[in-house]
Amino acid sequence: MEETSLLSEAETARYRDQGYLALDGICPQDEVGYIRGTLMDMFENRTGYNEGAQYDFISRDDPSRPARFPSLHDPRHYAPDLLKTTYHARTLAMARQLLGPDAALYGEHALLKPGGGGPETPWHQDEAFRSPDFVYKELSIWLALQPATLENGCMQFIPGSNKWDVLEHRSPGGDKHLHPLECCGDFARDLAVAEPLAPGGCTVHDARTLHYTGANTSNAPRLAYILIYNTPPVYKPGRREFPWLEGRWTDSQTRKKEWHRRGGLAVDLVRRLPAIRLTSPRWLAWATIRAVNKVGPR
Ligand SMILES: O=C(O)CCC(=O)C(=O)O
Repeated sequence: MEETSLLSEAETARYRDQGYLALDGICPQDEVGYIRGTLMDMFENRTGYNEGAQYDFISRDDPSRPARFPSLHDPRHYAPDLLKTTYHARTLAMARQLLGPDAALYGEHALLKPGGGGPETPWHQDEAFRSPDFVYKELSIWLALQPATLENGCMQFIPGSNKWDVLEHRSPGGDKHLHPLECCGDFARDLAVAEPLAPGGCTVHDARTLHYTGANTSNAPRLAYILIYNTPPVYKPGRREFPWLEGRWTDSQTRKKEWHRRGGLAVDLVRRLPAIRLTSPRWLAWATIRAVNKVGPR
């Protein structure tokens, strides 16, 4: 099958209707081993910790003890070969099928949920993390790097929630230092559908689709590698408000800001150069407004 049409018409129709897909065998097994090994090394070495890229997903960061839920943003900045994989080419092709030809990689995220009770990831919609002043076309592709099961925290979705607005969210326990947001809107959690996967399988979900992963009650860690694709968001200010974003400030943001001040800003800009879409006025407007909003008082 052509890399440009990885998904059948039935799959794209199901994605539009349900807001997610579960797919087998998208990542070749040798690449599963390579991606897994690369990410595990980075977690072991705390790669990116001082730059704010690695952090505890569920608790405040405390460098004197292991993270409860280690998490790493944009591992390609430390291992650029992650983007030279067949897996990356396939996911880009899928994203373009579902979002349109101007879809491109927005970010990556690796999440290592430890065995023996690694914490749950609360119900949320990814768009709740974004600025409310834009219209988004965005999806995430969640790759299983070992079997993903109900026991170790596979993805669970509310079918059709992609057609809803963004529901109300909050910081867990009201602690705005924490990374996750949890949806506190009204929806039937018992409609959740769990999607176990074999290694190399992935789920694809829309930025509005409600999703969750349970605690890892197995005795082995659960590692997932998430690629986020979008088209350049469209600026539509004043349409809605996301009060749960106000005053949010994580320990990793503090480390990133300090790193930028120490000279890391130039490094960060160089790393991001390949993602710049100079020919897209919409992308340039989005990037400029985001950059201006990030220059805050902290
Ligand atoms: O793997 C997890 O625990 C959560 C992943 C997630 O929320 C996402 O991919 O958007």
